[in-house]
Amino acid sequence: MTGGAWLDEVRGVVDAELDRRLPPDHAEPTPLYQALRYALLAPGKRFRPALVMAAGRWLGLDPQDLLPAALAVELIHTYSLIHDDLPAMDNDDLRRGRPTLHRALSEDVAILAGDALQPMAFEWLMECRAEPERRVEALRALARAAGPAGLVGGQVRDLHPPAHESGVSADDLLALHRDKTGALITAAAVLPAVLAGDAEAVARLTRYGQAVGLAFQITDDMLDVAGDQLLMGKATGRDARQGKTTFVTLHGIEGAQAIAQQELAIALSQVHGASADALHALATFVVERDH
Ligand code: GRG
Repeated sequence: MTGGAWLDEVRGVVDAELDRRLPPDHAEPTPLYQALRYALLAPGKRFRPALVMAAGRWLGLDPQDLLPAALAVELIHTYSLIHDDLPAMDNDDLRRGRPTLHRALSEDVAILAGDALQPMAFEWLMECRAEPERRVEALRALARAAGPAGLVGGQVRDLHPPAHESGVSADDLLALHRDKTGALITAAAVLPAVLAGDAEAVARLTRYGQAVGLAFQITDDMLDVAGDQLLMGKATGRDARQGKTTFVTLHGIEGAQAIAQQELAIALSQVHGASADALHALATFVVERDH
């Protein structure tokens, strides 16, 4: 199996379920539901839901029981993209090949749609079939990944880098991406093991997710330099224009590529057996992707 094939399979299920669950465009209040459908049904890779389902496959769990967790992670991710694109943050015009939400609708609605996605994620996550205490643990894991020690903290590190005279260091950059990109990717990989109450799998999937998250970000930095804007569905070359420190500015393209390969090897070494095929394929996709 290739990572692309697994992503296609999960995307079909996730998109259909999102479409089924979301109220129609004409539901009241209409700007909110138009915004939620616009943002959530846009053509994203669904990489994080694919990780949830791949980890579930490794553990032999029923995909139907995990689908709410896969959707919950995508809701948090989508909110973070909407808010990141706002004028107060990255001020972007293009996302997933379409105008960003605040450009297509309005800034207030984009902020509120992002706000709405967060409680929706936790509400949907609670629909996973698992022991109540495990569902609470899963909720805690997703909240931690989305909060100050994860996504939000990472975004603040990015927008307000530490003011060393020597600039952003390699350690600063690792901490930033561990939180901004890595925490949610790690949560996606780990949630099925949390729901199953399998401590050894939690440890292995944590290490797997951290390595995949780092490799994902390094590839993102390389694609910002060398990627195709059409394939990416968003502006490229922004890091250089903004004078940002990235894995490419610190290590060069070849150095960044070598670190991504090391992380891939770490990820692959964490999970074994025939049912780890989708986890292996996704980790490999991350370092080979062109979008
Ligand atoms: C607003 C709290 C808050 C956080 C924003 C998402 C984000 C954090 C910033 C966007 C900029 C960026 C490069 C983030 C790193 C993570 C990343 C590469 C996100 C894009 O994820 P993909 O490639 O996107 O999975 P699709 O559209 O395919 O879902």
